[in-house]
Amino acid sequence: MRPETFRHYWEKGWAVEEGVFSREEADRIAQIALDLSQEELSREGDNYVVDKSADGEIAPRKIDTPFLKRSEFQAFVLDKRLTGMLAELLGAPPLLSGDQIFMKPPHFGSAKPYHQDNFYFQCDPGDHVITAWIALDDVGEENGCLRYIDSSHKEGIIAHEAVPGEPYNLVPPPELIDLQRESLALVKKGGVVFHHSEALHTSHRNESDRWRRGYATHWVTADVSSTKDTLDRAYFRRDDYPD
Ligand SMILES: O=C(O)CCC(=O)C(=O)O
Repeated sequence: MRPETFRHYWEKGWAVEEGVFSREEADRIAQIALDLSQEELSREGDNYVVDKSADGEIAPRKIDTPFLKRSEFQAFVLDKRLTGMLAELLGAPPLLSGDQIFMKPPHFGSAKPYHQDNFYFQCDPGDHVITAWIALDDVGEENGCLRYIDSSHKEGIIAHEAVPGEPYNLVPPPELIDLQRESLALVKKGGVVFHHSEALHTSHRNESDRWRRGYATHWVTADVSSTKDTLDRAYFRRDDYPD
């Protein structure tokens, strides 16, 4: 990892490392994700993994637990190029606790409001919990890049409340989000955005005619515990988790 990435991560709570995977590797995983999400959509229909356009058209919003669904995803996220960088950032071996692929389809990929992952996870210590978000498409402002409040990971967890009509989205009160400190995490496909569990982050709608797929992987170190059931089904606790 570039020293600049390491410094940026600890200073701002997030950082981009380009070219961790090749564009071809990202394309292959993006295609598998697309095929799987179409399968899930036809099986499960209009449920919570779905995004809806203004005129009622539906498209996949996310894939839950992809790691458990395709061996190609397992090999991809446990690749040493990624886990080596995570070990550098965490100062200890990274253990995969969970994952999801955010699909954000062209034109109606919905916004993800501001939140801190560790409000949901309730893990301690928060410094040992990190997300590696792997870009499966070129990601810019127009197709819904991640956005961060710089250095918000240094300010502790703030209370989140349910968004009316979106029970799966909990958000802090808007007055506690200092948009003057907002930065955009632009990244090319195959690059990775790392963020600290207490970094405030969001993404806007995909306004473009291109996909914006991001493979979010969540990692902890062995000393992390949670006051919730976050780690009960963590992948690294499974008998079949690779050594
Ligand atoms: O992909 C997105 O738009 C949201 C991702 C996110 O919130 C996360 O990875 O923690």
